[in-house]
Amino acid sequence: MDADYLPFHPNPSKPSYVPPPGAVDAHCHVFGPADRFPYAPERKYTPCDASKEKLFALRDFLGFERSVIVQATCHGKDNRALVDALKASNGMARGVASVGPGITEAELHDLHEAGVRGVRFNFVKRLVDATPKEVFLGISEKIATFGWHIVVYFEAQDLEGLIPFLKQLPTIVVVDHMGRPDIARGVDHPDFQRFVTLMEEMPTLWSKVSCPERLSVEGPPLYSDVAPFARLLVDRFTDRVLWGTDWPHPNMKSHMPDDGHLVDVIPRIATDAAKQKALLVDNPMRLYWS
Ligand code: 0GY
Repeated sequence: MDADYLPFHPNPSKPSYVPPPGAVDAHCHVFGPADRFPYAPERKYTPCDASKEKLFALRDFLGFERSVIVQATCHGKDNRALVDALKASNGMARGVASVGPGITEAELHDLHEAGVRGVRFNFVKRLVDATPKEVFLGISEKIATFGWHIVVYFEAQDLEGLIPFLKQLPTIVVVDHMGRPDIARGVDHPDFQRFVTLMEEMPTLWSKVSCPERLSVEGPPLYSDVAPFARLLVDRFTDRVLWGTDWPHPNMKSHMPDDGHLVDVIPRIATDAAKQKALLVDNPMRLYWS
């Protein structure tokens, strides 16, 4: 583990908010264990191991039933730790993999059998070396035939340049962490409004209303400065939003969130039972389990 890497919270609190039956944590990761599933040589950080057993125990403790495990960059395109977790989940986890242009139909088939339903394209420069857009477009054509979708991770300042590319993608496109808006600028700032406009223009665009701990200036436990951004998306695009813990919170520098506090943010961003059910049950079930 890197010297400045913060491990996940050892003892999160029990949230006051009780998620509806069948709730899905639609963004979390497994790391290692490194002695079985070594981290990728090209990784930009080395985390602490975060096992599937710990993930499933946290899921139960927080009141969730299912998980969507997203391949993290520290494992590169080696999806073995992800597949191992999916296979151990008794069908209660689905996955988002990271693949290269040489992926074969047989390999995609095996990933599908294990529970993978999407691929992640990462544009965050501190996490990955750049991949040419043509490579991503080639992968997107291959995975589209499996009925998968694409998860994209980018930072707000990069959205404008990415719009033509996003519009070319042939599948549903899920944006991680609301496109990482600069919270200090407020919801009305052109950068966030650009994202809202794109969601209006692109009916295939979804957003994860996740990661207040990464975006907040105010910080824990309420992260209330992030709530207006997430609430706006939940209110306006109720059937195209997802929520996730982001456990084990790689690369947090300011603090390590208490996962119970993160769950307690949910009723502040999805303000009635119908919106909570859409966010936590109906939307992820439609995307990952139908
Ligand atoms: C996240 C965010 C981060 C890391 C990764 O794949 C990753 O390494 O996604 C980050 O550092 O912002 O979604 O976990």
